[in-house]
Amino acid sequence: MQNVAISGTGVFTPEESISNAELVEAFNAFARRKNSENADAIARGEVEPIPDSDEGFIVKASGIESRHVLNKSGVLDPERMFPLLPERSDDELSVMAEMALKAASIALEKAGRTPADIDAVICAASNHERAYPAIAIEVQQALGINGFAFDMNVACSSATFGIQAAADMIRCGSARAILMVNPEICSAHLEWRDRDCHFIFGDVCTAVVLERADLATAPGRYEIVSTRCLTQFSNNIRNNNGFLRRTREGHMQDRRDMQFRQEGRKVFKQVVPIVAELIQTHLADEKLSADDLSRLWLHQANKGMNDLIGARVLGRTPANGEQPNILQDYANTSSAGSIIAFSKYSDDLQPGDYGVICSFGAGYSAGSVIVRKAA
Ligand code: CO8
Repeated sequence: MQNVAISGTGVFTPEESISNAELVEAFNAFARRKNSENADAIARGEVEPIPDSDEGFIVKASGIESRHVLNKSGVLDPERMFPLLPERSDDELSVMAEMALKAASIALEKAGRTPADIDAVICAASNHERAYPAIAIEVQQALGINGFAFDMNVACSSATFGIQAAADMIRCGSARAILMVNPEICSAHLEWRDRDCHFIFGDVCTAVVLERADLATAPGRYEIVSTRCLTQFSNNIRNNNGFLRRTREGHMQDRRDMQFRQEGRKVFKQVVPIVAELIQTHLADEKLSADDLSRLWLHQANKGMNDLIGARVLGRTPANGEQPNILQDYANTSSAGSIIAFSKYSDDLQPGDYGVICSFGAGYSAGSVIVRKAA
């Protein structure tokens, strides 16, 4: 069995971003317009008026201050409230592949690798812009990578599950090196007109190069000690969009359940203990304790959730920088969140230092990756 290293990571951050103030102004303009359209029905008590959104609430409930998006004007247009991403022909590069190539070039450079060194591509994301051919195969072709490629989806846990899939293949010898990409266009499956969740998500793409540890040479690389994944079915985060929708009555209607929806409070309460226990048992099985950890790179959904998980795992309030958050600038970017945190806050650890990359989300699903900085 081969040992596996993470030898490079990359983050593609869309240029455009939306502050909470801009978001709330657009939402409130939409709400006022909708309420005035429905004024008679509201007066008769048949329709509930849409209340205003609030910047203070957003920061307090989530820790999010801003989010990057592929298209800002469509999201902020009160008449539209949805990103404007023009359809591309079959001969053009897909949007997800385009994002993936940008993140991949950074990760490959950091790893000191070229496409010729890579044997497989995994595109792990919470939604894919088409069913097939796989986005990963498009990325493979664009980069000129030999071997094979496939897409996978475990919602917010896609990246850690992708790391486990890649690491297992490298361990067993089916690939020397694998490029895993996580293009997340959350803005296109978020309902920006829903006050309860319009502030939660942003767009980004991350990339990770994994390879046989004995072949890895990149300075600052990490060795994977082990990975652990778990799933437990829950309807509390759900998106009913799928190809069967066209077979059902009313498929032409604007159905809210065809986008992201969640019972946010339940998710918060139920997922925190699942994740804390996953990390604790994973550490114990590796004969490690929380004191051995120098850093936690957690999924970036909610600051309060991360504070609680960190406190449970470490048995104390995490010190400054011990559990870095990026969600204030990126919001929840689904599977990419923990990889952004890892990519931005892993250079300063010393050889031999341990850390955990951990994601969690819809499914429910949770993934834990214990890493050690290489000498
Ligand atoms: N402005 C002002 N007030 C608001 C707003 C708003 N925008 N939204 C809600 N309120 C009000 C509510 O109406 C409510 O009022 P009242 O008490 O009078 O009824 C009050 O604020 C409290 O509302 P909530 O109970 O909803 O608020 P919470 O404090 O629970 O915070 C959160 C809501 C932030 C959603 C929180 O519950 C949370 O973060 N939960 C965890 C969520 C999570 O981790 N989800 C993971 C999902 S991500 C995933 O798995 C990937 C899915 C695939 C990607 C999808 C891409 C789109």
